[in-house]
Amino acid sequence: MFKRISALVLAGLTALSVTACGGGDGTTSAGTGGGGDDTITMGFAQVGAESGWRTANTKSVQESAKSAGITLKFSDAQQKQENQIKAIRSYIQQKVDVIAFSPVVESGWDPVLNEAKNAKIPVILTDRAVDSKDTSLYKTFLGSDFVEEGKKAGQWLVEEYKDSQDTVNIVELQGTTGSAPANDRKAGFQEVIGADPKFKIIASQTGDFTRAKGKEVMEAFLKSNPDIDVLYAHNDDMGLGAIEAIEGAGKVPGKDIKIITVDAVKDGMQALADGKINFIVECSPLLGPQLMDLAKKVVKGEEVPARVVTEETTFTQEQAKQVLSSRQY
Ligand code: GZL
Repeated sequence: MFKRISALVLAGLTALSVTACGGGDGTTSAGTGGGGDDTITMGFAQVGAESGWRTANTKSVQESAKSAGITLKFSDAQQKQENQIKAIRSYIQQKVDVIAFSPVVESGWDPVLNEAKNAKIPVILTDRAVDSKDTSLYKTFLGSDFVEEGKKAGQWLVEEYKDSQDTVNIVELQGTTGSAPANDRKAGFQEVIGADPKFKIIASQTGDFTRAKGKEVMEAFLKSNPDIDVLYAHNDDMGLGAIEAIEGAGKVPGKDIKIITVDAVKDGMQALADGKINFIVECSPLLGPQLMDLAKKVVKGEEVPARVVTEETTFTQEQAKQVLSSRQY
């Protein structure tokens, strides 16, 4: 089902009073940004370059900043939280006008986000969420609904096996441990397949969203589980690594072992069109334009929604063949 839900802009749960950006007390932003009096300077702390999705996300942020006339300070944390925290601290010292980042994991952000708040520099979460109880620590969260993505993966599997009474043995390649997409894609998938006891997750382990780790873990799964029916990988890159392992074990990916992944990056869509993957849930990395719009509003002290959910859809093998040539990433 080619389902497209419109971009949901959920009104902020707490009415954000229109204050000078970051201050909340009516003061103006302390961020001079160093970009001249009216140019906005954004400090962006990226997760890393672990996957095709991340590379496309970085490109979207960098290109959108340029076309929005926003000066971008950019850092790559190589998937380490301490590096992201260091980068945020350096942006605070540089007095940027706004900070945006994709938290590599959900926990451990309150101290540095309080430092940004005390410096009166507004923060925008993009792509991934934090589990801070204090939602005043950031102005908005722009990104996908990962629980919904997991549910869509589960719904396809339930439909695929609706006429079978046999046990369906599933192995799961989880994303980065502690990250919002890993936690939520697991929860959404489990919520849907958990309704039918024939679906059994016989092994589940992190592949850290990378192709190399996905291959390594899938090799181990294959060695200890001779009768795997389905692989659910939390992103295309781990699924593509797993395909190498499955072929190395003399099995046919997409046939002997059905594969569901998330993202819909070009290489994933190619494997889907080639029949090596069976279903992909899209997770768009093209967050740059919306991020820059939100940044301009936040710096001006305008109210923004507490949550902005990006557009998402799903792809079957047939649909992949139709859209492959027009994919942007
Ligand atoms: C999801 C994003 C995830 C992608 C992976 O929004 O955080 O991180 O699904 C990427 O490919 O590594």
